[in-house]
Amino acid sequence: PRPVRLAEYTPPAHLVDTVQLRFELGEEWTTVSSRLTVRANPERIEAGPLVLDGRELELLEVAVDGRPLGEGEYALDAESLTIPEVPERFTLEVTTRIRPQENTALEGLYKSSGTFCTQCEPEGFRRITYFPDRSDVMARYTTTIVADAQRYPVLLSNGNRIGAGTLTDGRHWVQWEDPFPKPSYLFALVGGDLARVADSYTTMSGRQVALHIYVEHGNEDKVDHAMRSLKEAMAWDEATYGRECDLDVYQIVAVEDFNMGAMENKGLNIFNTSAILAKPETATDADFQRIEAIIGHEYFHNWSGNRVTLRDWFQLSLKEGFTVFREQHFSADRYSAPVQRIEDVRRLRTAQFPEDDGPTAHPVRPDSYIEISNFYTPTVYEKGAEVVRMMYHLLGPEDFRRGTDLFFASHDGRAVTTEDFVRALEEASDRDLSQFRLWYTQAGTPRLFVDAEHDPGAATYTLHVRQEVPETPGQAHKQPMHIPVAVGLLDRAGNALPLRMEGEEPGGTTRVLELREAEQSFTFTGVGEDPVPSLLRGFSAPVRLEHDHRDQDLAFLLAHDEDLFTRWEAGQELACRSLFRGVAAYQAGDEMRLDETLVEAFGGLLRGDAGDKALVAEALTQPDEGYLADLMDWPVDPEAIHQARRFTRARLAQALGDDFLYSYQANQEGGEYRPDPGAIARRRLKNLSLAYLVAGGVGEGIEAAREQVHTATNMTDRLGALRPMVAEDVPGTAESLEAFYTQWKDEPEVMDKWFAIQATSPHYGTLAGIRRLLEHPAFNFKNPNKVRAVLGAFARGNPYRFHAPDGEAYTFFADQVLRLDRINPQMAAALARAFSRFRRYDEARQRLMREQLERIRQDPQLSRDTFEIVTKSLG
Ligand code: B3K
Ligand code: ZN
Repeated sequence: PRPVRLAEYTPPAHLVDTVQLRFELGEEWTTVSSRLTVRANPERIEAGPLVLDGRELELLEVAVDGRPLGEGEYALDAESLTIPEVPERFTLEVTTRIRPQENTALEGLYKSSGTFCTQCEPEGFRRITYFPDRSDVMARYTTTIVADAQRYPVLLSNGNRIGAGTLTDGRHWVQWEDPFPKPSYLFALVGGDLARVADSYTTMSGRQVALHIYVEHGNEDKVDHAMRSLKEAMAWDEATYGRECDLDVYQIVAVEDFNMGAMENKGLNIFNTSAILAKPETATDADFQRIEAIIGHEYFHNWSGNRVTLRDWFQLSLKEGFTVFREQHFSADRYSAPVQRIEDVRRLRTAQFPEDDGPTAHPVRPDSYIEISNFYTPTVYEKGAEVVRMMYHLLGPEDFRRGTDLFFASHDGRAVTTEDFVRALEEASDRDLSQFRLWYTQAGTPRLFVDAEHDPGAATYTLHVRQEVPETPGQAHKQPMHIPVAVGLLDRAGNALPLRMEGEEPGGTTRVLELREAEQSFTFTGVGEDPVPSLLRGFSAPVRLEHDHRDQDLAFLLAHDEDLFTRWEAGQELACRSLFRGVAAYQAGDEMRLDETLVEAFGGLLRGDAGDKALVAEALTQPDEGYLADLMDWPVDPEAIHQARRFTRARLAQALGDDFLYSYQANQEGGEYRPDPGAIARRRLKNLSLAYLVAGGVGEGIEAAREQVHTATNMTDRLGALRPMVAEDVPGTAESLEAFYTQWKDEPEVMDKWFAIQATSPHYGTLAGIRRLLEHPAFNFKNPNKVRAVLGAFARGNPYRFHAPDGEAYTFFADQVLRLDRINPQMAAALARAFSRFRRYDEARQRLMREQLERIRQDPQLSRDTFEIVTKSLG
């Protein structure tokens, strides 16, 4: 397949003003009739032939201005329909037939447990009908849906319901009209037998918006949280961005089979059930928070994505990076800002940093792709959000808001680029972001090297900072970036020093240094004693920072820094250092030892009245095996990492047993479950303490876990006990797993958790264990949530077993990728990424992984999705 390139972008030859669609949903096939008003694009000198996209469609009829075309008047191939001769303006009618029942790729129109639904982003609409399926063609849609009235009483599409009626053959119809022009990727349709939960919201200007959430019958008691979150998100976007909901009715539908979390179709969001259904008995605190974030994310897209949309798919981060930033900010406002930041950074580091450092690295604004579905990546989403966050801080909240107001006002109803966004921010702020734009075009995570120099005589303190942007595929030479580095200085008593730079007025206690050159020095004056620097406060830029802090400095920052993110960061680094000492000892066959500094620091956190329990829990959380693998010098040793981490966890638990027991008991609470920040933090600390106790083999802890798994009244506590039991396989685990299954087997979202905790356990997630899980009656290869819960969790969350030295897991996994590729190419491509950084491993593992990549590549029917990942990985 030939790559699509940004440099080859040309405006569409033809524009579509209106689209009338008629769907006849049937048990064997669905007939789609469309009527488009088309005109030549005045921006193009010559429009030429009309070329429409289409895939896996059966064409029944095509007519121009009411005249059906004969065989010779158009040309068809596997991906398009071309009509060589068309007038300036005309009406095009196309009738196609599709088979949603057989659509397991879950793109276009498909069926999920009896419900018809759609997923059109990025290129699913072309699997419904022939159309210029690109985001810069925006049209007004009217949609009529006809279906059996008994089986499909609910028929939905974008916009407002403008008509309905019954037919004599037992079918009924509903007509929808969307007043807003939109690209085809935002089209949606649903047909099924669903329950509706209704509420409403009054906007800041006093308009009433009806809010409708549709779920399968029986799930009505699991939508309260989603509904509340939606109203919170609507109010937040009004208060923070001045954005009001423009719809009369906002609809959300939950479906079981969905390739990702949710989709922001105009006025008709479609959600994965896992991103919406929650009640205390079945969902964890993390689920409650994730649901609120995703509800917010899709709602925020109504402006950042829908009202202002993308010119082409290279601009994807214009909507995704910006919307993730908006979502993170919303969550930070709802819960705790420092904890939110920690979680965002953890995600960036575990998912995006490895991508940026591997064979599929690409800029936030990519410049070529083979399959665009492969670019819904942590780089486009999470790094894209970091880029927006840096601009937010460089401009300050007021100028940033002026900039987004300008952006929305000047591009409303249009399809634009990341450049348009940056320009609006520049115009509103008088800032020059020309060098900053490199964040969109240069891939690779910059490395910062910081050296400090104290001159007691002159009372100055100088930070020498050097930056390096690593080489990435297709980008050998990099230019220095514009990097905001927030720093502070602490005196030896732990107080924040007021900062003053040479030639400047004294400022506050945090200073943002703007690095623009390959090497630069920054001097602070009036610094009498040698301070401890607090670097990259709040993680002010997505970089890898190297400095020469001693362990004591890290412990000091962990205890004293006023920036809570940096405190956490210092604790993590201390933990990582200790773990890598363990790795070295394990590899050398020496005895592993636990660092006293770490014991003291962690003990201090547990005992100290640090106030913020959520932060204490974050600080006591061990860096995961994948993150440690990313930090390790070549070759990554998954076994040594696993053993060192296990050893440290157990020994910390033993050394601090009383403190963990105390914390476990002190954070118990009765009363009704509530997903509010205080209660979430207490449960988190309680269950973290429990997990340590189980890991340390502390008798009281194991007893407590066995008890809690049965007596818990909410899923957070139930899993909080079961997860460490399964991780350590303490006596009684198998029985508890069985009892859990019996209790929850009818709740698919709960079963996903049951699968995932086994798939990530070193005891249950062995190759034999994974095979058993795939054969389990509750497993279903066609359901993406199940595939993620077993295969995704295994590859990502169980590197010790996945990378077992005999390579058998690799062969098995490649078999699954090939099997899945026939069913769902997007999911298969996502799994295939598990092999993409094979060069990070020793030669024996490299060879074994490469063999599997080559075997996959040789498959003659391989999808474009998986082909792209595999060929790029092989490089
Ligand atoms: N925009 C969708 C993602 C669509 C991905 C299609 N493969 C979800 C979101 O980011 O809100
Ligand atoms: Zn999004």
